Amino acid sequence: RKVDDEFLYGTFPDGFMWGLATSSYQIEGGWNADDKGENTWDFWSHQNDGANIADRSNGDVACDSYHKYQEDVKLLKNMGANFYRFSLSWSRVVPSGKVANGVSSAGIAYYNKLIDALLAEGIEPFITLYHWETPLGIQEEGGWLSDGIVEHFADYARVAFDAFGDRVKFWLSFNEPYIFCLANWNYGERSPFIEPPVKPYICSHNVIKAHARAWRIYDTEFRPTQNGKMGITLNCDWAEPKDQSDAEHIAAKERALHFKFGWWAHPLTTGAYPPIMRELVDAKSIERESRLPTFDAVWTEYVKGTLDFIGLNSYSSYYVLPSDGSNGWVNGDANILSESDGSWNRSGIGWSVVPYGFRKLLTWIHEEYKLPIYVTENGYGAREAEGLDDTGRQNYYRAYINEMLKAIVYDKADVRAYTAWSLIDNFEWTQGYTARFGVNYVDFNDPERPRTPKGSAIQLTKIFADNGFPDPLQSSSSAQTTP
Ligand code: GBH
Repeated sequence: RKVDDEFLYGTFPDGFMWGLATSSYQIEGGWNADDKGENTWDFWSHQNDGANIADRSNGDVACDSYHKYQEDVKLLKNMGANFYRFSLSWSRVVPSGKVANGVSSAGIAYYNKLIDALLAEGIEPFITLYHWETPLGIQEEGGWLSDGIVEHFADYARVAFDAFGDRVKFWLSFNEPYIFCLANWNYGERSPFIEPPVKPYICSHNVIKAHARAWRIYDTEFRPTQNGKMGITLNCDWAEPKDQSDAEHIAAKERALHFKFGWWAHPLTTGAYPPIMRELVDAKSIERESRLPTFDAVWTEYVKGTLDFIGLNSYSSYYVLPSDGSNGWVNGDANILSESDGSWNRSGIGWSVVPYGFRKLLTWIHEEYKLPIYVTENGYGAREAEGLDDTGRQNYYRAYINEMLKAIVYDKADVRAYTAWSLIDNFEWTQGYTARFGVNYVDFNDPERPRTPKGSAIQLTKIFADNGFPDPLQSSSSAQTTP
């Protein structure tokens, strides 16, 4: 059967959830409102006369959602979203980052207003506890490279469950630990303060412990009365073997996925890093001990089985092929090289658009981990010139969402939710406002920060309402059965 190039008409399973995402630093502004504490992104975007950011901008005001959250809720309502994925700013809720020093009632009040406004419109709040902002004082003690952060994060998580968990049933500990533990020295961006020659494996070890602490706190202290779910969001693009007929290339694909996704998913499901990672990093460690730490017996049991679901952020695909390891860092440890294909379509900011890779990735994750998958981000970046008639983004969403349908219908992948990144144009980290991912346009030159739907917002509204793509030739909208 040939399914890959054909559009699949059909609808998603009953109860499938549709939503949109943002993150606190990228949209809120109010960087020093009330008693909010300073965090790494506040600090770093202000350093160096602003030159750390492409357009010398920062998130001081951003979309001003600290004041305009009701407009965001209106957009979500108009789109018929089932949920809204947003993040809490740790230093807004706990100004110093340490609960012992106090909790901000203004910060709690802000998120209470947002949560209540969402629920009044029937939209589920879906909270990420950490989307890359570390309170400055905690960073100064070493941030993710110091194990002290584990208990500070756990205390903050407890405050959040206690304050919001009566109304919030979906939680994510972390957004994309791969990016904040690794990106800075691989890509030279995105993780202020984590500088060479620090070790991504130390960061990951603390992140995994912190996730497990938060999940166990939720599970024992809050789940019995609050009844929600908690996962983590991992970023992963599909690794397509460059030569499909070469067993070495296929093995390289497996290594690529285990070193990107398994790095986190494996310990949180089994208590240990993926065997291939253990083997390769141990063999290459020049120190007496491996650069990849080991969970002792107590931590092994503690981190094992701490995912109610897996969150996935995915945007793109790349070719993978074997390397001799001399390329260094994590790809070198994995003995892989990555390439892109000149024939692939590109988004407006140059990322490869490869819809079939999304289906393959969802199916790989399903077969590997057998956990419900929530797609927590997927989207298309473009430059300002794109305007409101965002055909490239519309084509992207139609094709990617259709590949997700194929993963469910043909491959039986257990995908429960889909989240478009992003609800609104926002502060795109080191690219500032030069890259736009929103399905709603934001005018950053207007102090009112007006939001205007793009073509993609109208398109997603229809997909959400239809629960997919009902066959125009069939009178009923029930899902097409497997051919
Ligand atoms: C997410 O990270 C973040 O969670 C979010 O805050 C951010 O705004 C959003 O994405 C958009 O950037 O050049 O084709 O090889 C995404 C992590 C890392 C995914 C780089 C895509 C490169 C694609 N990304 N990767 S390509």
